[in-house]
Amino acid sequence: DAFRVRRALISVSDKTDVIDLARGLQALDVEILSTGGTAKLLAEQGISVRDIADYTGFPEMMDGRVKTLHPRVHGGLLGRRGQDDAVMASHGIQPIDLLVVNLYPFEATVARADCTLEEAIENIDIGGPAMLRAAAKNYAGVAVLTAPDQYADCLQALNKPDGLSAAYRFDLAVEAFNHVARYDAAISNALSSRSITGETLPYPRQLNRYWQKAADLRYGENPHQSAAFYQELNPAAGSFASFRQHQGKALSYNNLADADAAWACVGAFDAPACVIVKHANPCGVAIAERVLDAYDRAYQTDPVSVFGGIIALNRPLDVDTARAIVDRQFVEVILAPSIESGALAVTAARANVRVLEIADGPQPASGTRLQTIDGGLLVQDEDTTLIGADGLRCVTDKAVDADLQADLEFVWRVARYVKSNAIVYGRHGQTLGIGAGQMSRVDSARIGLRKAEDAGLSLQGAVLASDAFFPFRDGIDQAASVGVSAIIQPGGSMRDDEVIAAANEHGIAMLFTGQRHFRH
Ligand code: 93A
Repeated sequence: DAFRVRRALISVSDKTDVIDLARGLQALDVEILSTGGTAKLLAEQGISVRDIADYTGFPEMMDGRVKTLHPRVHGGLLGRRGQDDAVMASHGIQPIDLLVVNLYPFEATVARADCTLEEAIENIDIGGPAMLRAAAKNYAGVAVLTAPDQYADCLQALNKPDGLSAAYRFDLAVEAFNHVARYDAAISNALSSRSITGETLPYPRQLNRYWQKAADLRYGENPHQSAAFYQELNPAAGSFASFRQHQGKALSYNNLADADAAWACVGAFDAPACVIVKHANPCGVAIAERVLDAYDRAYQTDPVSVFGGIIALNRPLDVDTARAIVDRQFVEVILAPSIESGALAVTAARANVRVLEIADGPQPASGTRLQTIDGGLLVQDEDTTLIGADGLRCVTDKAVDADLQADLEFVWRVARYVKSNAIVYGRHGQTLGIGAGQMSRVDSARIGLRKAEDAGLSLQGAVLASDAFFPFRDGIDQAASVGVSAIIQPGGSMRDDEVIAAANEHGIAMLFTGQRHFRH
């Protein structure tokens, strides 16, 4: 038999679209039960509703703390159709076939800076989750709606001869359990982040997070690993996960990881910038007056590694840049804050290339970063604070003029997005060589040198950034030997004196940032 709805209970805090839903139900001769505020709203609209108090025989009491917590409600939701009919009838319990509930706005309440503990507590919904769990458990006999965007589909299905299928009710039940789980997680996070007197802990005693599956991936980092991509519930505008894909093959696991790295790095620059990433590291970064030139200069750093790279721009992808990219190289992903329509016509010729638009971005990543370890989780703030010009300290005889300072700040910004140990050579807003991810800083320095050499780029007069301090003078001697004119690094080594003396000997200028940027 088709699943039909004869009686519905509607109790919603977020009243969006509830009037339309109730009208639709009324047109289907559904009896509507409802709680205080919801019942009042529907009645005002001329919809006939039966107050829940009338049905339970109990008034809503304790300022609404107890309104639906009653066996006639829960029996009507939980009773097994066919099996429990007699016991229901003997207790005057009527089956409730459709439950429409969304919960007290706990998250919005605790998000307010001035929210007191009492307000938070009062916004913990008890009756709503109890009903949602009951209805979801009994999806065999009950359909349950938890969000306004489900209403139209449900009404449409109810108006068809087949009614609400078991598969549809099951999906709704799963969503209801997820709704309750998110709600409880929000309560747990908020309350376990504070003491009764209002002190807050930076991280809750238990960390609950939830992501929704955005896609099953063909495979993980390697083809024998299975994988999926999950998104935050509402990814912040401009964040990588808020991307919209215009064209190209499905994104792979490595595409997503590398594109995220590229987007974070390109977000570090105000001027038009281009970042090309391979295997989680930038292999070329440049700024220029036009994004086309930024791309061209980023490409020059390492024309070998850019093959199959991920290219991120912090300005719209225009026609010329799109053409320059697809004519010159094999590219996996292009990302930009917007894509000019003419540019899409150009990339269309390379149908596999994934073109992603991330509106309102890039912005420096904010919030917390999570990293799983076997059986555990590491949580930290994003590395967003970048030392300003006033925090830089020149420690050498040779001073730093404005041009040199701009060069140094550029390579320092790039170094932050290169895996440790990071060494970045550059000049005039262009990377000349990048050494990444080595166990020894000297090796990273050598790799960067070799990259510049291979690309035919001279390091004469170039600047160098190191993501952490030089422990010995050898790094400075090596930099001097290839013509480096200035260095930016955190400082703080036991042998800083020796390192500074080496710079002075070579006539190199050196800035200390006092801040290190490891990245693993
Ligand atoms: O305070 S409660 O936990 N006690 C209840 O018995 C109860 N039943 C439903 N809150 C309860 N609700 C919630 O009231 C619903 O989850 C919904 O969010 C809200 C709707 O109230 P009103 O219809 O008065 O606006």
